Amino acid sequence: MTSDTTEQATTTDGFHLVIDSLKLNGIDTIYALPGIPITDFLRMAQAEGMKVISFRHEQHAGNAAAAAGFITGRPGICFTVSAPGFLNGLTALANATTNCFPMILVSGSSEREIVDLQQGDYEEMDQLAIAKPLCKAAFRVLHAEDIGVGIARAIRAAVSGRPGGVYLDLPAKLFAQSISRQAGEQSLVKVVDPAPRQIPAPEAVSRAVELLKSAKKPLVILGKGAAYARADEEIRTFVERTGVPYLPMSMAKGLLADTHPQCASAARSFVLAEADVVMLVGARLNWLLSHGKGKTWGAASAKEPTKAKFIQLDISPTEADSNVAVAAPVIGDIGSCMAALNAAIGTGFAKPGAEWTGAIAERKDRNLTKMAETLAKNSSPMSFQSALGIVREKMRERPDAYLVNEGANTLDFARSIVDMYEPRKRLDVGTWGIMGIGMGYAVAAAVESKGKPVVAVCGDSAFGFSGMEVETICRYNLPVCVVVFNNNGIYRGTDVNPRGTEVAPTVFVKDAKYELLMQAFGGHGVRAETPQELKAAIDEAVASGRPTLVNAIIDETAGTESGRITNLNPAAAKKK
Ligand code: ADP
Ligand code: TZD
Ligand code: MG
Repeated sequence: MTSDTTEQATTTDGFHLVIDSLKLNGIDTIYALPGIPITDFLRMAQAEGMKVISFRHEQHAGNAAAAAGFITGRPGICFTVSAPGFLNGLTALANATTNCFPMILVSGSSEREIVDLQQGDYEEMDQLAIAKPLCKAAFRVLHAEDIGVGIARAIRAAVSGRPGGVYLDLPAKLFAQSISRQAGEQSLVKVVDPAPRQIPAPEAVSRAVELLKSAKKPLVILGKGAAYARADEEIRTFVERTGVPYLPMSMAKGLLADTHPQCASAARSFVLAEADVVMLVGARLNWLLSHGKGKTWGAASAKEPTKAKFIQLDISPTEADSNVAVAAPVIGDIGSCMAALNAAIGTGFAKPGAEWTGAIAERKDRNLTKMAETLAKNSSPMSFQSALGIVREKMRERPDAYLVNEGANTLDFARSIVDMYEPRKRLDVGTWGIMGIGMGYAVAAAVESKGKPVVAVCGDSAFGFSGMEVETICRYNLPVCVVVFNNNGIYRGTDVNPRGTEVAPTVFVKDAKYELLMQAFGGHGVRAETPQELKAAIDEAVASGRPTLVNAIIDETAGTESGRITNLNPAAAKKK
């Protein structure tokens, strides 16, 4: 043996300790963008059998890691370079934390001594300090022998309790540090029970059951925490045994099929205003639920809380009472909470009366009939509804496909029109209503599902935030069909600048040929002006699995300002 190979046999280094720690914990995929100091790391990770998906911008690599976390329940991993790469990834980290998705953003960082004295290193920045307020936890590892513990702490922090984003700072020097192979092996940590179950207190369970029994008009609201919890069967059992109508929040669609007889989505405004006991399951009472106040909830004025009483199942003990009083908090993981509730109610639970369920059914029927008429209209150019009718059909045919969805009108219409049939298949703008998740989430869905079809329905503005990642989709030949809802702008394509100089701030180049973007990288690009053309294009894309972009031409006058949240614009508030 030469002295070099002897050394290799007896020592290991930071690069390999990071790889070994991730692999030991069942993490086999990295979403990344290379550069100093992580380029060699990514090469080595690939050489050691890890899947490395390399992006064109860190935000999308980060979004992919976050979506991977939601889809798999294990932390998604994103690697970036220092300062600018780190900052580009930070939006995704903060968004993951807001959405309660487990991810770990790992950024290389510059020389500590120089950064701390602000002496001007290459890409100098105190990344740890910047990340801290924006994520659930942040750690830095300085010594190779601490890598195992650093990664273990990052994994636990990401997935235990309320999941979220974790930042892990790995200084450039760390990667090349070597230690003896034996010490290295001993330093690795295999995390045992990373997301421990949390059993709810028996009295909390009986309090909740008593309250539910007292209800005349009960309602269950399922949130993305319930989808994330993978307690699908316990939830179904509870809903079906109690007979309580339920509303899925957007990313909980498909936890039970949207076509389930107890699904009250098509009578949403009626049930929210009328319910007397509402059980929140992994759903926060935030802006998406009007904070439990105002007309949405049957109260007389915007600040007045609902008269309904709340049961809240959540893993976070501080979530209850965040907006209105919660009468029966049940704190634990959804699986354990639901199992305890199912045991407590047994099989003889008195289902809600026909007065309540009948009134819901009547409204549902009326609204669904109205919707069917709008979907069937063959308008030219396409309306949001006629185009989404096609997507709706596709999801019915292929319930195993993923639906990624972003935009304003494109999002709001799709959420109510496109039924979902399987859990965790709908990935969207989430708690922040953020644009730009489209291609990152689509890549993660294709990669993590090992090739299930992905249909990404994006407004033309929304698509623009991550559009360059169509190259990534082509490079890895992923079965993603991007459908750009092209209405020439943000909300609409019709705004004019009253002064007649530059164009208005919400409009884009008219008749943009988005399909050419996909063709540029060898994918399939199609223009669709009619529902028939759209159907043919999506059918072909899903059947072939070929990267496809459909430029779906939508009536530029059809959208409304901010979709369904027009009222949140300051000018609308002024008019109130
Ligand atoms: P939505 O936007 O769909 O209403 P939110 O993101 O507001 O959902 O709420 C998700 C909630 O689910 C958070 O309060 C979070 O603490 C909770 N949660 C996440 N995972 C679990 C779990 N495994 N068990 C219980 N609660 C969970
Ligand atoms: N920037 C980010 C990161 N997130 C945002 N939500 C916005 C800006 C503001 N915004 C919305 O809330 S929706 C939207 C923007 C820019 C785009 C809407 O246009 P679209 O969809 O073309 O995607 P529609 O179908 O034309 O409404
Ligand atoms: Mg648009």
